[in-house]
Amino acid sequence: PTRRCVCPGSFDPVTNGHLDVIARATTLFEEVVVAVLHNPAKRGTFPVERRLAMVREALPAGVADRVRVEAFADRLLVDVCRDLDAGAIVKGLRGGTDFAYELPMARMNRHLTGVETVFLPGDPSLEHVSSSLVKEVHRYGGDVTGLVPQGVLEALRAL
Ligand code: COD
Repeated sequence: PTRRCVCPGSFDPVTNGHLDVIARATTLFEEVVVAVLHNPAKRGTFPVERRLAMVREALPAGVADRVRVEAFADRLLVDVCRDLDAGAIVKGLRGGTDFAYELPMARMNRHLTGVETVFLPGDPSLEHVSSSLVKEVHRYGGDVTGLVPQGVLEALRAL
């Protein structure tokens, strides 16, 4: 059995969807490591240090003391898990498209080191929330209040 899990992602920037999954992971595991990783399919918007700061400042008290937020550039997620002695990866699923994207990665990660992936059903009220849509809606003048934490709203306005 494992005490520690990793919640990986780009977090570019963190959204209330991510924060919901992170908070729920703390009810299942003693320690949650939020790992900001590189997704080779995505071009970054915020520098990694900004992404870490936005996650850290958005974690509610009571969740924050069980969560570590760290960056692991250019590494395999499975190697991060092994170094951290984390036996599980926790990911949120918004729907079938997320599942289709995540399933081969979960299988590949298990193939590589045996690490398990735990999928949490995303909260339906946040099903439409992704970092990329939030950025697009904000860029063209739409209001993303309530979809991201306050610090992210400010960071988006400063872009
Ligand atoms: N509700 C529920 N879950 C959500 C929501 C929401 N509203 N929004 C996002 N999530 C979930 C996503 O489904 C995802 O599981 C997670 O939050 C992170 O999302 P993103 O978009 O920030 O992160 P991704 O998908 O870009 O992250 C991909 C990784 C960086 C994890 C991946 O590319 C990776 O593992 N990279 C490291 C290199 C590696 O090991 N590659 C081989 C993989 S087999």
